[in-house]
Formats: sequence, structure tokens, C-alpha cells
Amino acid sequence: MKFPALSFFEGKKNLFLCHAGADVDSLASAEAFFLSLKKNRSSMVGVPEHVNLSAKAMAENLGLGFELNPALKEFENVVLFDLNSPEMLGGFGEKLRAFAGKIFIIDHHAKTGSWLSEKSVALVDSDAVSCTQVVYGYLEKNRAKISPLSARLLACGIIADSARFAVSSKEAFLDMAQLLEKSGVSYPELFSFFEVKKDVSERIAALKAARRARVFRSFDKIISVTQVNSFEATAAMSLVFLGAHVGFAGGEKEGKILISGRALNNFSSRTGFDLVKHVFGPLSQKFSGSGGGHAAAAAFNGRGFPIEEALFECAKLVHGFLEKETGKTSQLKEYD
Ligand SMILES: [Mn+2]
Repeated sequence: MKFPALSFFEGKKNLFLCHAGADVDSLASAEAFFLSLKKNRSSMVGVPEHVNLSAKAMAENLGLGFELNPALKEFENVVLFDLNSPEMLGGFGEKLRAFAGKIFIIDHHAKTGSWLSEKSVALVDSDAVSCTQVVYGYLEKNRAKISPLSARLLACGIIADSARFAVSSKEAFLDMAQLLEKSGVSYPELFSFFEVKKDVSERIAALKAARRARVFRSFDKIISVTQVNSFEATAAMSLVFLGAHVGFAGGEKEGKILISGRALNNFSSRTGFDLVKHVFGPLSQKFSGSGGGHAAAAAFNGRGFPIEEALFECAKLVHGFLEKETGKTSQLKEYD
């Protein structure tokens, strides 16, 4: 079966479903599709588990409605946005597996083989920078009316998934130019729709983290570690914003220790540095706990050890990685 025309969905009971922890691109795609239907009163946008902070801000600023963990049995069709592997649905995947209706997918990730790909009809363009680009192309082809709100949503998806056009394509710029015109707002205004406002305590935590930071140099790279009482992830990210190639922030609450790590993205991609593999994995052999996450953003959860020592060990492990990478040995130098 080919992916149906937009008219197929008119007046039907459709659930437009995001991935678990929906981001701006996923939520914007589902909402724009929903808005483009003339008869959408029996349809709904749904999100498994939760939406992330940026998507939450966008929903509030643009007045978007969606339901968390919706019941599936009322619907004829489920259309998934911005995912094609069942793992991205979290615990919702099993529910969808038992769904008796039709499943469709609109996505920009490379296709993966799974029960989902066998049970669904997909519209996938893995060259698209964002899922909203795929939705936009589809709506244009179906001569759907793109309202200013839809245009804003579709544009936000491109900005978010292109990391503000750091990862982009000619088509993304062309789509953006058209969407900007249709949106009726300025480019900076689009950013404000999904901007996460930091509260005062988070700002203070980040600044205190900087004041207490230890600064190390390993070859031509800067590693920084700090201790905080809360907002570990924000603190680690702040160290990277301030100039560290890799930053760690550790804190303890009720005996539980959390160390958050962040690396400069292009440092990770250029060197193959991976926080989980090169730092938090080896760290768990010395300190009780375990780590998980992504190459450039990860965390270690543990208990029963001095944070200061573990943070210093993190810096040493990054240094060890750099020694291996350069094939040279050197001193890890600390700056006062
Ligand atoms: Mn996406």
C-alpha cells in the first residue's frame, strides 16, 4: 500500500502519535498534520510518556493540545511522527503492537527492520533534516492549506532538528524561507516559541558551578569538573559553554550521587570520544554505580564514594583517552 492522500484521513478517528519524550520536531509534525485536516474533530495528537522541555514550552506558547498516553481502542488509524522503531515509543510500543487498526509512519530517520515496519505504511525521507520537512512536502503535494500556526510549527521543527541550521541542506533553507513567509512572524520570534526559560535557582546553580570549577588541560583540550547541589546537567553544560571541551558536574542528594557529563559535540564526533564508553563505563569499575546516555551527554548514578575523587577520576579518564588518541603521554595539568 502506498502512503494515502490527505483526504484519506479526513473525518476519520486518527491518532497522531509522537515518540516517547516528544521533542519539538515530533510534536510540531503531529500538530501540523492534525491542523491541516478540515475534519479533525474525531482526531487527536498523542504523546507516550512525556514531552521534553522545549516541546512543552512550544505547546504552551502556541496553545497546542495533546493527550499523554492516550487509549488506542477508540481510533481507526495511528500515524506516527518522527520515529520508525518501536523502541522510540517506550512502554507504549507494546500497546501499539496490539492495535487492530492501520498504522502509518511519517519520518526522516533511516528505516529499521521491526514488527512496526511490517505492520505499517511509511513515508520516509532520510535526507530531510526534520520530520516537519517531510510533513510540509506531503501537505504541499496534497494542496493542503498551511495556516500561519502550521507554518510556525513546521519551521520550529526544522530549526530544532537542524540545531539552528548547523546540520542542514539546501532544501531545508528553501523550506524555511517559504515557511517563514507563511508564518507571519520574524525568524527570532520562531526561536522564542520553544525557548526553555531557566528559573532563577537554575541560573544560580550554573554560576556557582562555574565559580567552584576545577580546570585541567590535557594536550590542547580543556576538562573542567565541579560540584553542585542540584541541576547537575545544566552545570556540566555551562562548563562546556564557557570553554571546556568536556565538563562534569557532580552532586549528592539523600546519599545518591549523580555525575552529569557533557562534551563539545564536534570534539566527540571528531575524536570518537564517548562519555559512556570512555568515562562512565571505566568509572564504574572504581566507584559503585553505573552510567548511561549518549556520546556527548551522559550521566553516572551511584552512591557511597567521595564525589571530589570521582570527578578527578573523570578528568583523568578523559586525559587517558586523549593519550591513547594522540599516541603520546603527557601530564594532566591543573590551573589554579
Ligand atoms: Mn526529528
